[in-house]
Amino acid sequence: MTAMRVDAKVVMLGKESVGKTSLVERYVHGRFLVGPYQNTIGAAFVAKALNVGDKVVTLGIWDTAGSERYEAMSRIYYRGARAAIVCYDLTDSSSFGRARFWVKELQNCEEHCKIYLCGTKSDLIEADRSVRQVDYHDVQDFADEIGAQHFETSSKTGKNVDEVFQKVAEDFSSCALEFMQGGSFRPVHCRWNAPQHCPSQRRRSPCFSHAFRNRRSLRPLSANGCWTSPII
Ligand SMILES: Nc1nc2c(ncn2[C@@H]2O[C@H](COP(=O)(O)OP(=O)(O)O)[C@@H](O)[C@H]2O)c(=O)[nH]1
Ligand SMILES: [Mg+2]
Repeated sequence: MTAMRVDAKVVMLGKESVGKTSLVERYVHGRFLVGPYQNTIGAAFVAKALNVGDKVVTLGIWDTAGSERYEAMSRIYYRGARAAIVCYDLTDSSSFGRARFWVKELQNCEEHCKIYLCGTKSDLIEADRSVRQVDYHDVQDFADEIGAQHFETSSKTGKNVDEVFQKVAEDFSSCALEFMQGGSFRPVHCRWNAPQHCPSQRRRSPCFSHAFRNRRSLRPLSANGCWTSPII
């Protein structure tokens, strides 16, 4: 087995049984197993390379266990992540409450991690609209508020699954590209649309995107939230 160099760490978060493992299985192996997977214990890791333009980006995906029993462990796995796919089950409103919990965690502890909200099991909604418990527009409003991307997926049919990971890789890649072009500048993620939303404005730890926003040495690079700051 050859080791893969991972470019971006991605973490799957969300309540138990929302379909995190199924999403990863569908994306990485193109399959869907009916019936519950053996509960993920701690976390499972898988790497997958994908093309973004003429570049190859390798995502290292950590599939965490969603149960509260493993909550402290999940924290270990999102540390340093560039992206978090926060999953909720479209047919289970409580799972969206849990997704909000993870968003708050990330906002407080991992401010440079981009968030992707993922409503799972959309095939069930398509089969019977009455089973939907989480409104699309409510989630979209929340996504806008926190500066996140929002998808509805089905691991059963494959709908939107590739799109989520492709978007993660594209966002990562566009920051990496700015880094290459920026010479002694390095890219820094901040997914907050407005500085007043950025938690680091209220804390001493610097989020370069906003803390240094008004400095001459910093220039905004793109609309997707990537900025540069001098290497320190
Ligand atoms: N119909 C349907 N069932 C799904 C989907 N994704 C997951 N499931 C089912 O939901 C259950 C929990 O899935 P799993 O991936 O183990 O959830 P996890 O605990 O979040 O990793 C399993 O029975 C899956 O077959 C989906 O997209 N559609
Ligand atoms: Mg699992």
